[in-house]
Amino acid sequence: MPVGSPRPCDGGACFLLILAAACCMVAACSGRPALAEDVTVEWTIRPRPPVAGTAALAELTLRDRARRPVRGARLQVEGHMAHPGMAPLVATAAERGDGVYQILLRFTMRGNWILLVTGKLPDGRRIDHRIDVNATGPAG
Ligand SMILES: [Cu+2]
Repeated sequence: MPVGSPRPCDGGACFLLILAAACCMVAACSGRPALAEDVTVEWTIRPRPPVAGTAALAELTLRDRARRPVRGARLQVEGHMAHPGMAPLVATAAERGDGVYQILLRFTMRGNWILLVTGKLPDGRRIDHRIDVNATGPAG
């Protein structure tokens, strides 16, 4: 091949592409359990809005496509703020029956929080849900 001719794919780049494609396929097909896409997550929080520094109780209700309660899920919540330098909130949900799960949260700062709800259903499928919540409270 003459020097300087266009090379559609150089060896290293090709290898990386193949590697990336393989990783994607593993993630989609066999690496991770399937997402429970038919399960909806509804939530409430008390007080609403929650107050930073004070306990708040979040309640998640899981239902399947037929609106039946989804029982036996193991759920965790991780709370993050958009700006760096803050420790995330981590909490585990307690099942209260009929597809209702409660989580006690104590927001450490007022402002916008992203709650990432993750977990597993008894059938092995994943729950992955994001909740945006705004905490009020004193400035500072
Ligand atoms: Cu913050």
